[in-house]
Amino acid sequence: MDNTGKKLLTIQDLSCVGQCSLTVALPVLSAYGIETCVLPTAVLSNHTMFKQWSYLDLTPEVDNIYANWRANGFKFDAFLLGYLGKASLMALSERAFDEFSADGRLIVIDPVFADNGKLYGGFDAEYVKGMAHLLRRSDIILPNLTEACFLTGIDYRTEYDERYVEEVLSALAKLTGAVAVVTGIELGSKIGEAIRDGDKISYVMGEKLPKSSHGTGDIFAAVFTAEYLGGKTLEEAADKASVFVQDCLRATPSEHFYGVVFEKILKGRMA
Ligand code: PXL
Repeated sequence: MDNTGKKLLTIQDLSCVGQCSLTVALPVLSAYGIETCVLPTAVLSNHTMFKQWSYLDLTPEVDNIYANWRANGFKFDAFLLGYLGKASLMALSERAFDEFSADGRLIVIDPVFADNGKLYGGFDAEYVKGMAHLLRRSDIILPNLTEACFLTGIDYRTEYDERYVEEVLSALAKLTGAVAVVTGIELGSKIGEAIRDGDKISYVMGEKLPKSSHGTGDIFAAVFTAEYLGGKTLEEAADKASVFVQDCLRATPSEHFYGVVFEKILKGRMA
């Protein structure tokens, strides 16, 4: 199957500098031949891992955008949601699903609000509750382990076994009914994804690199979605996305602290 002719709407922020969210999703999805439309949730000078940033919330503009999309009759075959930033964007995302879905559309949501056991700056329990509600609308969710724990109320642990992971997966299944692809699962010397699709549980594990970086979750989500839309299985899509992220991490010099050089890897894949 190929992606030509598929129209996807990605809803996430535009961080002008920082190799994350829209500046990653747009080039990656386009390189896969997917017509990628965007709903920027906010415009930031740069992402929030730098020492300071500006933030323009675009919520007030969304009604106007939707009115014009409605008049033009736009429909999307797929939705990919990332960093929304404000709870108001959750209800607006639901409206996009209701009004602009083509038949058989796919909804993929990466909840993007926490990592390493902690909420990102600016998020609170109310936001997590709203996200848990929004995830009920999705076909596939892509939380990392920290987000999965916040969403389900299970204690976040750094040392665990498959039993713990599967407890998290079944709690997510009860919460959303969606396929869950939980990222950042560390078992022994490996790191990867735990996937629950109905009653089937599978693991896609790869090499654990001695570094991590900002924006890799957004790259994972874009590659995973493109591969899955192109006809790969959940496991194949997760594997392609993990390998892509690992290649990005390996290619990134240590002084490049705020993201990964995904452009280099994308260029290599397209050659
Ligand atoms: O990569 C996730 C992300 C996206 N957008 C913004 C962020 C973050 C993570 O912190 O700050 C603005």
